[in-house]
Order: sequence, then C-alpha cells, then structure tokens
Amino acid sequence: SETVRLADYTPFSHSVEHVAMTFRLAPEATRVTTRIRFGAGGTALRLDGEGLRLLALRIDGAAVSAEPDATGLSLTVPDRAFVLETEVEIAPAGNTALEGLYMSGGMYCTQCEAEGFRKITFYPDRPDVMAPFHVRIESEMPVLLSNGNPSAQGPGWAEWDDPWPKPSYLFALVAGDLVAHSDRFTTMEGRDVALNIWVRPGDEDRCAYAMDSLKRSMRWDEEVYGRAYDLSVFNIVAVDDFNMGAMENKGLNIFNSKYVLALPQTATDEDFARIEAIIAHEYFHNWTGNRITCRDWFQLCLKEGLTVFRDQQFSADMRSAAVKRIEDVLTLRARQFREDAGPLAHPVRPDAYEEINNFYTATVYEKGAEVIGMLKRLVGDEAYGRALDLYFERHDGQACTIEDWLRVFEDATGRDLTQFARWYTEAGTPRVTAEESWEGGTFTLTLSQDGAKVIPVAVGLLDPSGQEVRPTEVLELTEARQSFRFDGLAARPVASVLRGFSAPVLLEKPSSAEERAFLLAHDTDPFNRWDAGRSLAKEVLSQMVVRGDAPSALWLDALAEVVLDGGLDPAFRALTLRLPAEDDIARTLHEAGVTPDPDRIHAARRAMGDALAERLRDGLGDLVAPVPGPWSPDAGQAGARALRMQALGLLSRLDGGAEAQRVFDAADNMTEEVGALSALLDAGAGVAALRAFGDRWQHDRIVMDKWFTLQILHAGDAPAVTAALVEHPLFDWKNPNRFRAVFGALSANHAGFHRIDGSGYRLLADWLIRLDAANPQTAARMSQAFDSMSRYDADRQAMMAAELERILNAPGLSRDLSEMAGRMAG
Ligand code: HT7
Ligand code: ZN
Repeated sequence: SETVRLADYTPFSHSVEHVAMTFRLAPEATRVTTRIRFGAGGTALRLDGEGLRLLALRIDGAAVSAEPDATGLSLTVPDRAFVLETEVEIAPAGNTALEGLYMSGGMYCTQCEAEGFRKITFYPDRPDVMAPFHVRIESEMPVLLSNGNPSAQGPGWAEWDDPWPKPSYLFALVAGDLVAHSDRFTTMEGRDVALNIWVRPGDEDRCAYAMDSLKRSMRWDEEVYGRAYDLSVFNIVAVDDFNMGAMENKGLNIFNSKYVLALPQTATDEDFARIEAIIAHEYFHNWTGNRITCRDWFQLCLKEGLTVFRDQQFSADMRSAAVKRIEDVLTLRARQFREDAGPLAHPVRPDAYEEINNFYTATVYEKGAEVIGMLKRLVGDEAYGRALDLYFERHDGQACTIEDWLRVFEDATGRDLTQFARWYTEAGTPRVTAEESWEGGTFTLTLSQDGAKVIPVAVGLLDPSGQEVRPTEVLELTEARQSFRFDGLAARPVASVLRGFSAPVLLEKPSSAEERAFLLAHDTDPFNRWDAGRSLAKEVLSQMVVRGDAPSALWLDALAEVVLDGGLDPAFRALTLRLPAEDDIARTLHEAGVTPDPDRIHAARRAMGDALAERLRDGLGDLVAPVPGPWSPDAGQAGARALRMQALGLLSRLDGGAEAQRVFDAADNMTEEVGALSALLDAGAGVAALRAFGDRWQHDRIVMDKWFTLQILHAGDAPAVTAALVEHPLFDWKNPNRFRAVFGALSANHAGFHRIDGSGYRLLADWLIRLDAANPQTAARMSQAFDSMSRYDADRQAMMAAELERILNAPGLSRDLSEMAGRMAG
C-alpha cells in the first residue's frame, strides 16, 4: 500500500467556486449528476472517484470521453474557468462498508469523512477544497435532507442550499421514512433556528434528552466561545448502522442511534452523559471543524483535539468538573497511554499514513485535547480566550494547519511556542520524575523529564494537618531537570504534584503508602485526591499479583474513610470505589518491568473486591439504599446511582446476589437494571435475571447490545460464551454496534481474551477477517485489541503474532486492516 506523507502536501490545482448535485435515488442504481464550477488552474485536472460507473462527462456543456482508473479520473481541461458535469451510477443497497451513500434500516444516508465523497461522485475529495453546495434529491421517500437551508420542495423532490463553503467530507444526504422531534432556538444574533431530530417512527419519544443537550450546547457555545449558529435549520438524524459515534456534516449531523435515543428505562446514566457529550461535540464542530477546517488529514487534531477539549469543558460545566476530569483521565490512561506504549503509537499530528481512517485515534482525539488543555494552563484563561477570538477572526472560512493554530497563540500572547510544538510532533508518553528535599524552611521540588518538552506541572502544598499552605501553582518544566523552591514554610509539607492531571505524563514520585493515604484523605485538589487512592490501589494490586500479599489494611482503611464519608460527592466516592481495570493493572505491571499474568491479575482483583466488601460490610446496607426522588438524568442523581451500584456489586460478594436480585426486580431505570444484573453475573447468580432481561428487551436493538456485552464481560470463559452468542439469531455481524457489543466485550474481558489456550485471539481474528470483507473500517478499529501484544509472555506473544500473520495473509485484505495488522505485527 502507498504511504501518504505530510511532507508531500501540495495545494490543489484548481479552486472550486460552486457545486450543484442532483441525486435520483434507487437502492441498486442511484444516479448522481454533479456540476462543478472550477476556477482557472492549468490544463491538468485530477479528480478522486472510487467504484463509480461513469455515464456522462461534459466540459462547458460539450461531451468529453474519459476512462476512470481505480482511484479517479485524469482530465485535460481548459486553461480558464469552466464547468465540469459528470453523471455516475452507484448502488447504495450493496454498500456494507458504510462509507459514501449507503442504506440503513430502509433509509438512505451518507458518511463522507474522511474520504467517502469519492464513492459518491468524481471530485477533489480533500479538505482544503471548499465550496458552497446546492443539492436536489429526487426520491419517493417522504423526508429528503441535505446540508444547509431548505430552498424548495415538491412531491418526490427537495432542494437544499448550503451557502457556507465546505469541504466534501462534510457533505450529507438522508432520505427516509422519518419523523421529527422538533424544537426552536433563537441565537444571540436573533436568528430563529428550527431544530429537528429525525428518527424512525416510534422512536420520537426517545429524543427529549438529545434535544435538551443540543439547546444547552448552542447556548454554551455562545456564552463561552461567542460562537452562534449560522443556518435557519439544524437537523440531526439517527441511524442504526454507523461506523463511529456521529458525524458533524454541516447543518445535518448524522448520529449512531445509540447516541441519540434514550429513555430512563432504556439508557444508563453513562449513556445519558455520552449523548450529552456527543451532541455537544458534533454541534461544536460547526465552528471548530466546519467554519474552520483542516488543510489536510494530518491536521485532524486541529478540529478533533479542540472539539474534544470543548466538549469536555461543556460537560464539566453541566456536571461536576472534578468528576468529569477524573473520568477523562481514566479514559486517557486506558486508551491513549496504552496506544502510546505500543506499536500503534503516533504523534498527535501524524506525519504518514496508509489509511486515514486508522488515525481517528485516542491520540489524535484525547491527547489532542490534553495538548490544548496544557496550552490554556500555560497562557492562562484570559489569554486563551483572546487567542480563540483571534483564531475565529483570522481563519474563518479557511482550511488550516497546526502551525496556524500555534501562531494565533504566539500572536495573542507574545510567547514562543517552538518547544511546545513538540507535543504535536513527538509520539510517546513522557515520564516526569519528582524528587523532594527539605531544609531550613525551604521545600525544593526537583522535576526531571526524559524528553525536551514544555510540561506544565500544577503543584500545591499541604501541611501535616492537611491544610493547604501553598495553593495550586503551575510550574513550567522546560529543561531536562529543574528545581523549584518554596520558602518560608513552618513544617515539611506534603506535595500534591500534577494537580488536575495538568499534563498527560507518567509521573514517578517516590512516596510512601502513608503519604498517599494522607493525600487520599486530605488533598484539596479532587483529582489528586482520587489519584492518590488510585495509585495506592494499583500498588496494592501489584503486590497481590507479584508477591501474593493480602490487600493492605492501610489501603482498606483509607478507602473506607472516603467511601463512607457522607459529606463527599457520591460520584466522587463511586469513582474512588472503582477498582483499576485488569488491563490497566497489566499496563502498570508492564511499565514496572513485570510480565503481566492475566489469570493472577484477575484473581487478585477479585480478592481485592472481596476484601473491600468485608471491610465495608457494616456500611454497605446504607450505601445500597434507593436513591431518593423522581428519576432524573442529572449529575447528582447519576452519582448517587453510581455509588449505589458499586456498593451493590460488593454486597453481592457477601450475600450471593440476594439484594442485587431485589434491585433488579424493582428497577425502573436502565442504570439500576444493568448494575444489578452485572452484580448478579459477577456473583454467579445471573442466569434468571439475564433471561428476564433478554425477554424484556428482545425487540430493542440498543438495549440488546447490552445483553450481548454483559454476558461476555462477566464470563469465566469469554471466548466460549462469545462463540455461543455469535450463533444467536440476533447476532447481526454486519451491524457495527452489535459487532462491537460482542467483540469489544471479548477483548475487554482481559483474562478471557488472553486465555492461555489462545481461543480468544483465534476467535477475534476469525471474525475480523470475516468482517473485513464487508466493513474494513470497523474491522481495522477492532483489531487494536492486539496492540498490547508485547506486554505478555512468550507463549501469548507467539499466539497473537500468529493471528496477526493469519490476518495479513487473508485473501483480499483491505488497506485498513492490512495497515493495522502490519503495524502491530511489527
Ligand atoms: N468527525 C467525525 C469522524 C467520523 C468518522 C471518521 C471516519 C470514518 C467514519 C466516521 N464517522 C465519523 C466524528 C467526530 O469526531 O465528531
Ligand atoms: Zn469530532
């Protein structure tokens, strides 16, 4: 396969002044006519196009004959402005890759990011070519949608006009038998906007939370970033078959239905929070991504890192900022640190790829957001605001680079960001070491790094009674080793370092278990308070795995103190009670030079839970008491339910699941239904509840995904359970949500996936090969399960390597999966 390199970037030969398209929709033979008005740009024109049957080609109205090749069309064109007209035929019904124009549940829909537009028509399918679009759709479907504002409609047709120049990846079309949940919004500029969430008939009563989230996102972007919406209509469509979470097409967001549809009975609190975040994320792209887009796909973090950062800010404002930060760091460590430590590591701005779809990664998204958080921390909130104002003013309507982005900050602040730019160009998680000394009232913190980055390290000091004697200060580590002095202290303080996780680094700070227990009890920074408990738990678990120790009383007591403190936020207590995931323990052991043994890790984690249940025995009764008040999705109630469900899991270890069965039977919301079912499955008492759950929800695709996931996640022999479930009549492997529900759960069951008989590896590889023929994007994404190969013992490594080899040798392997398997095989 060919490697695409950032260094090879060249601008497109021609400008595109306007695009007019007509779609005559039919499942097997859709006709697409495209009229492109090009500016002058020389006589050689290269257009992208894949899988298109070319029916006609005209330049300024005169027929031209041309033969497309496998990737596009080369033409000789007039050396002046001209109009190119093409007519092609495509077959959406047979499009199982879900890229380009495809069908889902009887409706037509599109997914064009990153390079799907070339499967719809011949076009310069690259983000730096921006143009206004006019679209006419002809179809018997009752609802016909495209980008922009509606311009005209009649029986069997509709026309849409998008005045904002956009790249082709933001093109969208939807046609189906849909109903709308509608509302209105008046922008701060006085624009009246019609809001519609389009769903299949029967689903319209499940859209209220998504609509509420949308209106709050629109208001928040006005209030916090000064950004108003810019069309008369904002449409969202929910589709069942979708490769990712959602897509920010201009004025016509398309969503995976699981991130739109929610009722208390069908969606957990986590689902509600994710819906709120994804609705916000896609909406925020209207400015960070659509109005200002990326010059090329290497700059993907320009829109994704910034938009994740903005959606994280939004969720923090809507909910608890402390809890949100902890959750974000949990995700970052689980996904991005893992990625950075393996063969798929790449810079936030990669400089080479074979298949761009493989670079929608935790590094581009989550680390990309962390880099912006650091920038804001370094320049301060006020300067960040000025820089963003300048960014929107200077670059509106443009396709930009990371250099443009950093220059805005340099111009707004006068700072030189040359060294900071390394965060974008270097892969890997930096290690920062902190050493302390104390002499004559002066506390010295010496920080060292293994690289040469600018690292903001937020530090606060506590006195021995737990009072904060120095509030949070951001130290700037710019050299290999630097010392920072704190004078005039009455007693040796306890340092709270990397507060709020001020940089995405691995912090190594030699400290006693007592000191961490002290921070867990007293730190005034909630993130570090939680993280102290986390690192203590990981250390205890490591000792249990490696030395066979029992969980330490120190840890149990320190944890109990927090969990039983009714004055603390229940959501925070629930997070503190959550044990590190087995994969996280494996990563930590590997980082410490220990080869992780999945069975021992599993046993140790279970033993830790048992010991915790014993320690909390007297308090669990209160903790599992029902959450008062009528159900609400707000952060307060969600936190209370999270704590209740954590406690229920522990109680089930003591009562064999008796209380969990009562909670399951009485549950009137999905959080408690799933929480109780998980507790029952963990206690080995879930057979009846699982059957009841399946009977109750068999007609609901979104809920049934949970039914598949839960039994694999909690299975003793996950490959065997998975192998049985793929025979289930509801296992529709071509539906990405169902495939992910099953095989995502298999790879998330750490001990099960890594069974020493290799059955987990084999089963996943079998199905990746099968899926690849239908849907390369999702197959490639799911193959990432193998990226932790080098952590494990020689036997497991050999088995994983053999499966990657088998994948690489599969006939007709896609570029997507071939690149992923090739990088992981090494
Ligand atoms: N910008 C969107 C990315 C996306 C995507 C990328 C590749 C293949 C399919 C896809 N669907 C959506 C989503 C986002 O980040 O908002
Ligand atoms: Zn995005």
